[in-house]
Amino acid sequence: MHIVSLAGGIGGARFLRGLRATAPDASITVIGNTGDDITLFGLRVCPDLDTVMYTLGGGINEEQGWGRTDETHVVKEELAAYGVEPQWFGLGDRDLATHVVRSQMLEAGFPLSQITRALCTRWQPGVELLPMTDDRCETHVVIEDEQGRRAVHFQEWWIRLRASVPAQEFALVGLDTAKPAPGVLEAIERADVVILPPSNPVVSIGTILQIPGIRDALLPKTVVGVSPIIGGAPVRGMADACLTAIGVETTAQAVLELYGSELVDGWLVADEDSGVALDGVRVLARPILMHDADAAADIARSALDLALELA
Ligand code: GDP
Ligand code: FO1
Ligand code: CA
Ligand code: CA
Repeated sequence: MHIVSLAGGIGGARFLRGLRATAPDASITVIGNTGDDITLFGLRVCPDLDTVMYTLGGGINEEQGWGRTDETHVVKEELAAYGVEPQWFGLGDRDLATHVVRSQMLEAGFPLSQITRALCTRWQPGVELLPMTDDRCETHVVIEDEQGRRAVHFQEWWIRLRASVPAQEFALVGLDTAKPAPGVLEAIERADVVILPPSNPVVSIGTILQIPGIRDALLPKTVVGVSPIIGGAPVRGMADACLTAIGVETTAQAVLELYGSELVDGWLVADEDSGVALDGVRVLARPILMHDADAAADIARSALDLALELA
């Protein structure tokens, strides 16, 4: 069996660990969001790809959900001592090595997809991890504050501003010339089922779906999603600020409608959202809170069983 999954960072990675556990014999291709990527201190940082790689490879900081376990921050302190900005982005020493390798390979001309494969040789995530695109395509956020109306990088809005300044819109810079990375459309083509984990529906899944060709390739497939919203609130993080920015309510119903019944065939919601309904979509109420790895595997099993039934 071949499963394709789209994924952002923490929520996506934890779900994928469950999917791998519940379907050990399946081949799984993960199409990762690279809209969060940023260049800092001359280094290319890919937070969502790294979160998936470290989580599935056993190197993640479990409490934090991103970054490396047993991390130190000597380089960050030294950069701060030079007064170098930005200081709001927490780059750990171990994590830095990943960005050094990636940046060196980019400089040598390798595409991000090949670099990600090379990094995964160390981490052995047990899935094929593909960036959505090899092209630079970064999410920027239009905000208005005392400095006027301007666009800032997604990470500045998310980390420095904690999404507290309302986003007026999101702009994917580079989208017009971005193509799916090699292997992405092929993986979708040969997928038996496609699973959308509980990832951010706007700046993770929504971003991947905007890469020309990806959404269209998914339409003929059986797609099952897990709602990232329970009882009118994100489980963690600031997905509500992202949904509000694009005029979508923070509900399991509204996220389903955002994805649409052309794309989604099945939708898993929490018990308190059992009233969610959309023509052409099978909605099931199930426990969808990933308290731990076992719970994540149970949720992945529910999603997979529903997908196999609908396929
Ligand atoms: P990020 O890149 O770190 O923001 O992670 P993702 O893009 O994967 O998205 C995290 C999303 O998943 C957020 O909108 C959360 O509300 C949602 N989420 C996180 N944990 C859970 C969970 O245990 N269950 C469900 N259903 N959603 C979750
Ligand atoms: N999130 C934070 O809240 N603060 C940080 O300083 C931070 C640094 C960071 C470094 C590497 C990395 O892979 C992820 C990092 N994250 C940090 C998480 C990341 O910004 C976001 O969770 C995602 O990009 C949003 O999906
Ligand atoms: Ca993300
Ligand atoms: Ca379909």
